[in-house]
Amino acid sequence: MSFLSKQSVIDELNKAKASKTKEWRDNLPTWCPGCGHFTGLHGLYEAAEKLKIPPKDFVVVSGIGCSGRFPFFIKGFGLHGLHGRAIPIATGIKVASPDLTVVVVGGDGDGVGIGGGHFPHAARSNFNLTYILLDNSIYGLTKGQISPTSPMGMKSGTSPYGNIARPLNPTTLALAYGATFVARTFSRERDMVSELITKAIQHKGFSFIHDLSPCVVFNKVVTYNSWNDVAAKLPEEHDILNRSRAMMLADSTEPIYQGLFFREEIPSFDDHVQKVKDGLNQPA
Ligand SMILES: Cc1ncc(C[n+]2csc(CCOP(=O)(O)OP(=O)(O)O)c2C)c(N)n1
Ligand code: SF4
Ligand SMILES: [Mg+2]
Repeated sequence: MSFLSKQSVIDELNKAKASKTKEWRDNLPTWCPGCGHFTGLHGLYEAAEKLKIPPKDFVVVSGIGCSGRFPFFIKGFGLHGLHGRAIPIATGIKVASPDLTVVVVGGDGDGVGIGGGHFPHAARSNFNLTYILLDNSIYGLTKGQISPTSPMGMKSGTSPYGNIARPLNPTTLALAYGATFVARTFSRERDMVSELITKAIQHKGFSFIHDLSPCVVFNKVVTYNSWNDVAAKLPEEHDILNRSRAMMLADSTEPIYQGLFFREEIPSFDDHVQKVKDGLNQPA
C-alpha cells in the first residue's frame, strides 16, 4: 500500500541524505507511514554499513507481500520471488556463490503460511543465511486477511466470526527446527533491531530474526500498543546455549520476550559443500 504524503517523502529524503547508510539506500520505500517494516529495513541498512558489505556482494531475496518489497529499497542484488518461495531461491544462490551475503526477508503469511514447508529444512540444514520474518499477524498487501500468526478470535474479511485456529509462533518454530541463531525483535526498538540483524549476519549458519512489525492500516488488534503492553527484554541471566530454556521463554505470551534466545556454532551447509568441493568428503 502506498499512502505517502508529500511531506513524508521530503522527510525521508532528508533523513536518507543525512544518514551514514546512504550507500545502501535505493528506491524510496512505498510503505504506509508508520508501518513496522521501516525499522527492519533501517536495521538492514545499519547492519550493511557496520559490516561494510559492498552492495556487489549483498543479495536480498524476498517473497510476496508488503514485506516482499525489501529488495527494491536496498542496494545490491535482489530477487522478489514467488509468494513463499524466497528461502529455496536464497539457498540456491548461497550454494552457487558462498561468498555472497544472502538475506531473506518475508512476512508471516509468506514464511509460515504458504512458504511454511521451506523454513524447517533451511534451518535444520544450517544454510549460512539470515532470515528476517516481519510479523504483523495479517496479510498486509492483500488488505487484511488473517494470517497464521493472527490471534484466536480476530475478525477480518476472511474470518467474519473470528479466527478459530491457534496462532503459530515463528520463534518457537525456529528453535524446534534446529536454527543455530534465533532472536526476536520489535520494530519499536530500532537499536535492538539493528544490533540483532548485524549479529545474525555475522553468525555462520542459519540465523533467524522474528521481527514484530505492526501493520498500522489493516490490523487493529495486534498493534504497537498491544505488543508494547507485553514486551520485555530477555532476562540478563538467560543462557543463549540452552535451547530448551530458550523455547520456554519464546513460548511466553505475557511477557513477549525480545532479544537473542539461542546461538550455537556448528558447521554450516556451505562448510559441508566446500569439503566435498575440496575432495575431503568421499561418497560411501
Ligand atoms: C501463490 C500466491 N498466492 C496468493 C497470493 C496473494 N498474496 C499476495 S501477498 C499475500 C499475503 C502477504 O502477507 P504477508 O506474507 O504476511 O506479508 P505482509 O504483506 O503482511 O508484509 C497474498 C496472500 C500471491 N501473490 N501468490
Ligand atoms: S504492512 Fe500494512 S502498514 Fe505496512 S505497507 Fe502494508 S498495508 Fe501499509
Ligand atoms: Mg504479514
